[in-house]
Formats: sequence, structure tokens, C-alpha cells
Amino acid sequence: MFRLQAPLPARYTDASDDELAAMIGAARATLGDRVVILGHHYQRDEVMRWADARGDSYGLSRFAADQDRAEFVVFCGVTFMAEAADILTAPSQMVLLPDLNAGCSLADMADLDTVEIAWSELGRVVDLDAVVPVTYMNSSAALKAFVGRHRGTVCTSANADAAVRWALGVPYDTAPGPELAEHVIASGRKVLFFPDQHLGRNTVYSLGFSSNDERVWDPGLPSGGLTEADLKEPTFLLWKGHCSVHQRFTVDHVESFRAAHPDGLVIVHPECAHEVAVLADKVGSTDTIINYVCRAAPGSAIGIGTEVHLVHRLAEEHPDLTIVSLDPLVCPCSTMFRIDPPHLAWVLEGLVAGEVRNRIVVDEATAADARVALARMLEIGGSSF
Ligand code: CIZ
Repeated sequence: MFRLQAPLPARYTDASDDELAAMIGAARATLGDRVVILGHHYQRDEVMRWADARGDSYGLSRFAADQDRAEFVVFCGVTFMAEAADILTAPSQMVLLPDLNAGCSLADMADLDTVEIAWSELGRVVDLDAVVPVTYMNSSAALKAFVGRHRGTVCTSANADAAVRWALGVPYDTAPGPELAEHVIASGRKVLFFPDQHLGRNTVYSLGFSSNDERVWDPGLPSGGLTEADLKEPTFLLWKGHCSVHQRFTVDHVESFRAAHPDGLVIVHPECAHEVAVLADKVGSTDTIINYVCRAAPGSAIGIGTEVHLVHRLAEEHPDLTIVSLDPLVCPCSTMFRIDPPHLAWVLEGLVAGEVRNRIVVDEATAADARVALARMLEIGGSSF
């Protein structure tokens, strides 16, 4: 869905940093418990300083849902996160996204129409009862609803392993490896995983599957660019989507870091390409990365492959560690970066004036199906839940 943010009035665009901080502080004080401000880990510091809670997309949505005193949830994140918060909060709560252009290019790589086409093409050659759709949290509400309707689940980067095991009917305590893979292949179960192929691939390879067990569905090509055999044979169909930030990290980045820090540790997000992930000491979600840094021995050098605002914040908060981004030409998440103090001030001052600006609303039919999939994700759990 494409929404356009209208330019802000000069009161906000011409204000100095101090003036904006004064506006935000005054509006927040006036609104008191009526508002809660959520800051995703990838937000810039000038925004993050105002957050009542910091976290990943799912953690923040849960936090919002638990704040029943807050009438307004100002989500400093991107559209799919604000949608998830609207789905999980009470009908009386309103979710606002300070800049409507803060979308997510990864989430936009799959939409309901193209996923429905893939599903029906798959249905021509395999029994859909054996296929479970799994969507990453970074997807539209419409796709969360699709998996809710088709016995599937949502996953986050923190519980993708548990979600894929669940989809394949593999108990959580079964050791990963070739035996697990053989057992699943023999069962004929399949997973359609969207929209991030890298999270899908890193997850299924860590369970013991190989490149023979997956094909990539390219939504831009007829039949996903696949033959009938390609649809029938593999256990996994991975959607051809990627995160433009995490896809930047390369093998050369890891090797350069290791050359500069021979005893250093490397941790990368599972949205990074598999050839990068295999070189890392640890692969994990934003919360996993934060916990890894918090537990590191003083003096450690850590190279991180994730969004740069989080990396810089961790470096500032841990002066006893050497923390660097693996990519020296660091690239922020440009859509997250749209949320800035002028937009935050504009939304908060609107609330003070009785005007709800940039409300994100998911229609109730979609929300009901999406809630089913989100509830399944919570039931499935996983290491970080
Ligand atoms: O779901 C999130 O918040 C994202 C974008 C990443 C993560 O690992 O938490």
C-alpha cells in the first residue's frame, strides 16, 4: 500500500533541534498517560530518546497492547509495525505513524495478489493440505491475514526456527541435521516462506536442509520462474525478497573485520545472505544481537551486520567494547530514518490540539485473520519468546 506524507508546516521544518525537543517535551507532558511512544531498535537517537519502550516490531506491539491506559500509540518504526500494533491493541486505542512514507521495501516485495497467485500455482501441482505458508513479521497485514486463513503462521527473526519446525511438524527438541531433513522430506510436508528469502534460507539450512531442498519463487516471472518439478520436489519455496540493508553485508566485510581483529567476534542478522551468515560466530535477531553484546567479555571486538543506528547505539552504550559495523560504508534503513523530530512533534502537537494525524487502521476482517496468525506465532514460541 502506498501512502503519501504531505509536507510539514514550516513551524516544524524550520525549527531548531532545541525548539523541536521543547515542542515534543511539552506535548508529551500535556498528553501524559494518554500517549505511549514506541521506538524500534533501528531508530535514530534524536527520536529514540523520547521512546517509552524500545524493541523489535513484535515486542513493541505487545508492549502497546499491554498499555490499556494509552489512547494513542505513536509508533516510531515503519508501516508493517504500526499495522501489527493496530491489530494487537484494543479497538479504543489509536496507532499513529509519524511519517506515512516510512514503509519497508522488504515487506513490499510480497503482496496479497502475488502470494495468492503463487499459492494457486502451487495448488495445481501439489496438495495444498501439505503446504504451510509462513510469513515474516516484515509483511503487510493482508499477508498476515492470508497465513491466518491458510493454517499458517507469522514468524519473527527471533523465532523463525521454531515457526519452521512447527510448520513441518518437527518437535522443538529434535536435533537439527540430515536425519531431521530426511524425515521431513519423506513426510512430503512443504513450506511457502515469504517475503525474505535469506531469513528462510538461513533458517532451513540451520535445521539440516540443503540447497537441493529449496527453490526461489520469483514473483516477477511466470510460474515464479519454476518448472512443475521445481514446485513438486523441494520442501521449501522461498520468496525472492530481501532487505536492502542486510543484503549489503558481504564475505569481504567479514574477512576484513577478521583481518583487523583476529580475536574478534562477528554477529549478523539472519536477513544477511547465507554465505555471510556461515562466516559469523552468531546469527540472530536484533534482540539476540543486543544480548550478545551485553554478555561479551570486556575488551572484546565485535563486528555487527545489522542496521547502523543500532550498531552505533550499542557502541556508545558499551565503551568497554570495540563495536563496529561490518560495512564501513554503513547504510541506515532509509525508511526508518524518515521518522524524525519534526514529524514526531507534528503528530504529538496534533493530539494536543485534538487532531489525530497519520492514524494506521487495519480493517477488522483482515485484522481478525491476522490475529489468528499472530496468536499462532505466540503459541509456537521459540528461544526469545
Ligand atoms: O522485526 C523486527 O523488529 C526487525 C525488523 C528485526 C529484528 O530482528 O527484530
